[in-house]
Amino acid sequence: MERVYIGLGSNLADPQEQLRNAVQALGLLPDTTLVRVSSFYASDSLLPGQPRYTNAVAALDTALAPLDLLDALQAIETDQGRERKERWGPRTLDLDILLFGDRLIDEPRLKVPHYHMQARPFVLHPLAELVHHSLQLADGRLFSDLLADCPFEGLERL
Ligand code: ROI
Repeated sequence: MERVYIGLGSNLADPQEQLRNAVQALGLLPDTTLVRVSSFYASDSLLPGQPRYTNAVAALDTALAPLDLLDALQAIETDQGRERKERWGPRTLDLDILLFGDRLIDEPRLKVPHYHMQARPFVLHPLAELVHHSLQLADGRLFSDLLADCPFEGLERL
């Protein structure tokens, strides 16, 4: 089993309910145990003209291979009505693999640690509830350094 952290986000169709349903679905994944879920946080979209997002992070222990987990997460997104129209468009549910054990993954479909982890308060602050801040990422960066460069600004803990 490897410890995996999943970023959850939604800004359509009752975002808090979307996240609750997604957490339930994560708990039903095969060969996987849901360990913990962070608080939910609301924040403005990084792109103007979109509804506010609700975000959270979940910790899982899984025996699934990374791409199998990615397939399973995309199936949950699709089940919850995600339509892949525009790349950065509003979405009912976004599930991102942030960290996968201490693996560095660089595949066309999956880069881990997740590209956009740094500087995103709605990812780092919920993750900070679940990890030791002394954590060193697979790419060598210290979690505490990422967090120090990422003020809580604009986040509303729900
Ligand atoms: N903004 C916030 N606050 N939360 C997100 O999850 C999020 N996701 C996105 C963009 C549009 C970049 N902005 C976001 O994809």
